[in-house]
Amino acid sequence: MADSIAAQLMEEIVPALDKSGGKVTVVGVGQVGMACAFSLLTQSICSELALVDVDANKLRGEMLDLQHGLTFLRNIKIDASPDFAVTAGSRVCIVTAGARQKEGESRLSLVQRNTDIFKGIIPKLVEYSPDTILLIVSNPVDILTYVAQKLSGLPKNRVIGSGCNLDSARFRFHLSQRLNVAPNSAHGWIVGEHGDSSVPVWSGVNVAGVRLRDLNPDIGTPSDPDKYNELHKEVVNSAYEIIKLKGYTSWAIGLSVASLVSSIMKNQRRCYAISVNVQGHHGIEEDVFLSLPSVLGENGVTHVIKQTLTAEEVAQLQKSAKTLWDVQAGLKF
Ligand code: 6V0
Repeated sequence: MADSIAAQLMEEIVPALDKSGGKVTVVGVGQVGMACAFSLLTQSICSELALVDVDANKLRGEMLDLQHGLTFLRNIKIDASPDFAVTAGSRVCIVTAGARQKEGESRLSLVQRNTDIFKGIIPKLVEYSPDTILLIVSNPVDILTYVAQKLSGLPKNRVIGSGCNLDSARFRFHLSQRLNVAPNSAHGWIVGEHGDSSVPVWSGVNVAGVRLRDLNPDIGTPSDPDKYNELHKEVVNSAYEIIKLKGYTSWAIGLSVASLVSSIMKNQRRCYAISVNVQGHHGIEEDVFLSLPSVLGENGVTHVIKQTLTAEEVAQLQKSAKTLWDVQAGLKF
């Protein structure tokens, strides 16, 4: 019902729309979900934001806290509810719900716990937003992206995982610090499995198109006197170190997810190392999701870049594919 003061204040020409077409859902309002939400809001990437969590009090608290900041942002519509109806019509659904790693715990050990949680989430998201793109962040992200694709029945281009996007950003940061250039001027890709067995593609690492391997043929190998291979070790250890220091990781994953969502919402067609179905790529036979540089637009992943990899890098990818396939075979869902 119209407010009486509003009716005196304004002459209605046509009723206001209550939908904008720019809706994004975040499932899970923990540390990662809220960092994603905050990054989306501050960069005006969506015009509507729906939050879902099983913890109704925390959910309402987070919603109110964000809403009270809207005076300083664009007028983004923020809703939250434990009921998935609140997500209806979302163009992108980001899933961060689930258990996180405990100190020293590997990502793979979370798998069955988070698969069980996904059974209650993914079908509901698709029911309310049949045209959505699912963006999985919960760990182990590559396997949970596979689980989400199976549970959703969505085509493979519309189910992606944040994968090695964060690993690549960490790598570029460390590289930038060694070379004293900005992180986004230091180019390098981490592909494969998010986390412990990720693969740094040293052959492509460059600044302004100058390949570091041309300057130092041993770069990234154990015989490199400059020890650039330490950079990848730092990437792999990053999450463990941050979890040990502050209990969780949040800001970088939030920013990296917001960048992915922006590429989808605005059909920007940027390339990211995200978790996609890799069956048939680089000789991988298994139905698994791993990160490869992929073009991300309004209809999801449209192309996977045919990156030039060494035989050893391909072998590492194929090994990860087999490991993931074996874990997937043991999953109950
Ligand atoms: P958190 O702070 O414990 O938040 C998890 C949230 O999920 C909580 O608010 C829970 O209430 C909620 N939740 C649990 N079950 C459900 C359910 N059935 N439906 C809705 N909500 C539910 O964890 P945090 O936010 O730190 O991490 C979330 C996930 O992200 C974990 O699996 C992490 O391992 C993963 N990360 C993935 C990264 C990546 O690069 N892919 C990076 C960082 C963390």
